[in-house]
Amino acid sequence: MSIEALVFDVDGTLADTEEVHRRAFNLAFEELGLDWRWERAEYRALLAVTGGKERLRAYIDGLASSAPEKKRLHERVPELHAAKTRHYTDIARQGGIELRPGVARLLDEALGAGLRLAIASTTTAVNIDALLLATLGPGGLSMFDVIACGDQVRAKKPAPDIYRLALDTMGVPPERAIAVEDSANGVRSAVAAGLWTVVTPTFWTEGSDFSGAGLVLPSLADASLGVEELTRRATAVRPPNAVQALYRGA
Ligand code: XBP
Ligand code: MG
Repeated sequence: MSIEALVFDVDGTLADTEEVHRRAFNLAFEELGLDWRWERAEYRALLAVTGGKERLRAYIDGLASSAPEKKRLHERVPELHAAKTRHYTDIARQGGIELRPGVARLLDEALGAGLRLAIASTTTAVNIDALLLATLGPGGLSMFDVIACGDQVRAKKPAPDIYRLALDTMGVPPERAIAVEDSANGVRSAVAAGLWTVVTPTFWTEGSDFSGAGLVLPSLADASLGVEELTRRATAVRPPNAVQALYRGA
């Protein structure tokens, strides 16, 4: 059983983006006249909720405001998130975000070894496009056979839907793919979809419960843990029938 594809999460995995997301949220709050400000500690806790719109709704629900005020704020979420996305993509396009160590090397190595690349992310397509173009150049998007992201699935991570969408679109079974993630929600999503998963935590996710992950690394910088070694580890520990049973909910 060989590995045919690497499926990458985006935020925290390809690049350590959450500080920029946090800044973009605060710029949107200021632009739209809200006296909210998410400091690092609060944002780290809010990251338990995947999806920027869902995160805003969870924050509003936790406010001490009246029901009518909360309803009014919920109605502003689309406008708020659009403003936040505009600030985020502006920063990304201006080169404000770099790929994490070892990411570009692993992407090139995988393509050179004939593997396919895909993305399975909770963020929006416009954020991913801005990040990939700014960090990988004009050919960045075409490196990936599939970019599964954002609202393409109803149930976001930790649900397996986004990984299943990426695999189904590629026609690759989970036992022939490796996921690369940064967060507990991401690991739960990838593992539930049947993928052997590598985790590279950041400040925003370190110390989380990565149960089910195949390997936890500080980053992808260690070239000795390249495509060949990751493939060897993935195929050494997953008897095909066990993975298939997991994937098909048996
Ligand atoms: C991480 C997320 C996203 C980002 C914010 O996505 O949960 O919501 O925090 O981006 P990933 P949006 O699956 O790539 O780790 O505001 O566009 O949701
Ligand atoms: Mg992530």
